[in-house]
Amino acid sequence: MTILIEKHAGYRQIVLNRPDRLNALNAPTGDALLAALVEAEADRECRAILLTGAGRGFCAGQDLADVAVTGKGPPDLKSLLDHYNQVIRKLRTIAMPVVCAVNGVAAGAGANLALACDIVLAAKSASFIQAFSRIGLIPDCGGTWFLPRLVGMARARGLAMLAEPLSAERAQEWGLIWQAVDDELLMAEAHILAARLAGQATIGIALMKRAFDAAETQTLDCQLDLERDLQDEAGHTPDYAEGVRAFLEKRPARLTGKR
Ligand code: T3D
Repeated sequence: MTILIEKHAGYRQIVLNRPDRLNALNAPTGDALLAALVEAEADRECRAILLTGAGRGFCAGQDLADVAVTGKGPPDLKSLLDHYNQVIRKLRTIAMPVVCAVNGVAAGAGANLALACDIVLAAKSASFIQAFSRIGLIPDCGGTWFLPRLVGMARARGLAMLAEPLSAERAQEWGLIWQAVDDELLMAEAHILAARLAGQATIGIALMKRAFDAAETQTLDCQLDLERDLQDEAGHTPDYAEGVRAFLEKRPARLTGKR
């Protein structure tokens, strides 16, 4: 099984599971990951996702043994990336928060897979490597989009062109990720975060994701209109009514994520 799925109360943990290859991606792994996300989205009880890797790495990007040029000619990178792009799009649009626990090295497409998630925690021993330039490629899986937005163009270009490992602590300092965590605490912290997010206003968080992604290309004027419309939608959820009621009654809100 290239992907393992564990169901927890309110959320699912999805584990990339090719540890002998540092969870490098191939087409079946990409397909299984996409299927796991689609299945989680269809589960009404699932209100958050936790993505991580098995073994000592998070994900070493494309499985290079799989695309090695053979006598049959060059690999079809277009159709390969069509597979992975579906995963990236799904991570961005899935109507629930996605936590990524980067348990070890995240290289190439593996680094950008992590950056597509909503909140990224990383073990202090982990590193992020835009390894593409080492093999003559450009950052894909959204790398050229995520990097300048997260760390600015100067650092994005340096990371992409030099392909040097960026430590988890430096990644936090640069704003690439949410938090670097002591290795032995990573998974406990990630589960706490996923469970906490699963107890929040799921629809509100999904609408927030839409607003943030739209903000990347919109003018303030358009964004104000979008916020008005999405806020109206959020304001019609039972969680909004419960949140306000709980505040006035000075008690914790019981948010259900229901429509
Ligand atoms: O087709 C396309 O290429 C299009 C899509 C491109 C998207 C991309 O992701 S391009 C970038 C691909 N990834 C890389 O270039 C990273 C390659 N890996 C590395 O540079 C290093 O493995 C790491 C820096 C990530 C980790 O180094 P280290 O020293 O901790 O581990 P290692 O010994 O290199 O790797 C451990 C094993 O995993 C090893 O196998 P072995 O010798 O024990 O049998 C190694 O071959 C395997 N492995 C690591 N990365 C990959 C891989 N096997 C296949 N593909 C990999 N990407």
